[in-house]
Formats: sequence, C-alpha cells, structure tokens
Amino acid sequence: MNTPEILVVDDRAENLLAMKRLFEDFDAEIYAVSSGNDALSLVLDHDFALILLDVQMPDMDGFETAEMIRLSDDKAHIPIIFVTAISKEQQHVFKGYESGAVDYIFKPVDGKILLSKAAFFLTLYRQKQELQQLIEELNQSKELIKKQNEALSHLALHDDLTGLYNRRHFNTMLKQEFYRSERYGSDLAILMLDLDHFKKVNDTKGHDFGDFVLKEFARRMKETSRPTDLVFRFGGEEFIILLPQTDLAGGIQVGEKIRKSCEKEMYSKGPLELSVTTSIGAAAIHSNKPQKTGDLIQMVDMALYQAKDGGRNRVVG
Ligand code: GH3
Ligand code: MG
Ligand code: MG
Ligand code: MG
Repeated sequence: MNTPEILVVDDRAENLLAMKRLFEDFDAEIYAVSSGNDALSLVLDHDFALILLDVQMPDMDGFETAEMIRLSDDKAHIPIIFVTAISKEQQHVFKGYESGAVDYIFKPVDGKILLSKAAFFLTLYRQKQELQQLIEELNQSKELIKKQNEALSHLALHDDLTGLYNRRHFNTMLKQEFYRSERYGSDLAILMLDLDHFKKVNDTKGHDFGDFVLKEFARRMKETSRPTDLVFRFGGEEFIILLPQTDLAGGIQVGEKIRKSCEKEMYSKGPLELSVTTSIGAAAIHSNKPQKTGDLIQMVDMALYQAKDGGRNRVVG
C-alpha cells in the first residue's frame, strides 16, 4: 500500500518548516505549499490522508480553500484540520467547521496533540485503503466466478469440437419444442444428418482431417439454417436440426439446401482435399403424428436409414 500523504498549507515559510520538522519521524510523506491555489492543484493529483490548513493567507484564505475542496465529489472526504493564529472567537471556529473542517487548533501548536490527531486520521486512511483493496479483490473474484460459470454453462450445452449444441441440450430442446407444438398446434420439423462413408475419410486422410471436416460441416449447417433453427451434434458424424414453425415440406427443403451445398464443398487443408456427401432424414409433428418425443426420433432415424439404403446423398422425409 502507498505511504499516506499529508498536505500542509501555510503562507509563512517558517511555519511550514516547523511542521515538516514536527512530522519528521512520522510514517507519512509531507507536502508543504504556501497558498490555497497550490493546495488545490496538489489535491487534484493526490489522495491525501489529511490536510493541515492555515486560515489567514493572501488571495484565497483557508476557509475558501476548504470549501473548494468540499465541492469536489471525490475529494470532499479528505479530513481538514485548521491550524490558525487568528482570534479564538466562536464565529471563526464555527466558520471553520462549516467549511468542512474536522478540527480547529491554534498556534502555537502543541506538537504532541497535533501528532496524535494526525495519527488518528492516518489510521482511518489505512483502514479505508484496506477496505478498498478488499472490495477490489472481491470484485475480481466475482468477475472470475462469473466467467467460470459462463464457461461451465457453455460447456454443458455445447459440443467441444464443433461448437454446436450437444446431445444433452438436444434432449432438453426437443422436449421443449415438442411441448410447444402440442400445446399451440405449431409446426415442428426435425432433420437427422449423417455424413456418408465417413469412416473412409478417417482411414484415408487421418483422424485430424476428419475432425476438420466435421468442424467445417458444422459451420456450413449453421450458415445454411435460420437463426431460429437449432443445430446439434447428436454424436460422431451425426447431426440434428430442429426447425420450429416448419412443416415437413419446409424441413425437406432445408435438408436439400444443406445436402446440395455439402455436395459442392471441397474440404481442403494443406495437401489434403476431399468432398463428402451427407444423407438426411426428415420428419415433422403434423405429418408423422408422434405420441412422444421418442417416436419422433425413431421416425426421423428411419427416414435417415432409408436415405442411406436408397444410395446416400439424399433427403428422405
Ligand atoms: P455411412 O455412410 O453408412 O454413414 O458410413 P460411415 O462410414 O459414415 O458410418 P459409420 O457409422 O460406420 O462410421 C462413422 C465414422 O465416423 C466412424 C468414426 O471413426 C467417425 N467419427 C465419429 N466421430 C468422429 C470424430 O469426432 N472425429 C472423427 N475424425 N471421426 C469421427
Ligand atoms: Mg497565515
Ligand atoms: Mg456416416
Ligand atoms: Mg453414423
């Protein structure tokens, strides 16, 4: 933590010198200036633990200086002690407190008393610093926990390799969309996609290239579908797209679009190059009339099987 700083303001050089001497062994850095204006400009750049302020000074007196400091939101808290030789009349003391002083002491100053008052405000200052540091640490760990939670919830819903939603999230979303379409009679189509002869890709080009193709294929599916469609990696080289508000014909149309764009795509990485086709099964709530979510999966799985059986690279619904 920083060494606390104390500002001494007095228009007489010998007073400043005496103050410096008084605080010589004190655990604080002393700044001494001879006018209110100099004091104000220093206050802007420092976080003083305490200000010892003379009252009678040419130009701006101590009261005005104190009032100016009180006007600044982030400096108004600095404790100010007036150190003055002027009349001990009550009205001056009041004026001092009114302009925001915490104390009002008279010259000639009793060094011991001033040091013990200063020590009190230094302790306050240190406690405030410690508190600020604690708050900062707390905010940092809050931020960290928030980030970790975000990462965890992302991990819980997404597939590592492709960044698509994972199978667990599919189960959740299928139930949700199935319920919605039962309740409101809305359409819901589902596509199940499986890359053709993908084992051969791994066998001939290596597993890393296979991974690369899966990632690229995932990206293509996201690009081809609408923002309201939900794209999942169901497992291995199998994917599912849920299409809310879409009937079977619409689902088949989207399937065709993906199939065609996949057929045209050349996956190239370094010297390796390859094209892969995809077979797609389609089903929809109102055409297939499933009783429960499991039925719908069975139906779309069957459609996919027929697409494979019929020669691959096709959509069956
Ligand atoms: P089909 O046209 O009948 O679908 O043939 P296929 O070879 O694609 O079918 P099969 O289900 O027999 O093989 C799937 C292959 O997908 C086998 C497996 O090695 C590969 N695969 C599954 N997951 C991954 C993965 O995460 N990365 C890579 N590189 N390959 C994977
Ligand atoms: Mg003076
Ligand atoms: Mg396959
Ligand atoms: Mg497969």
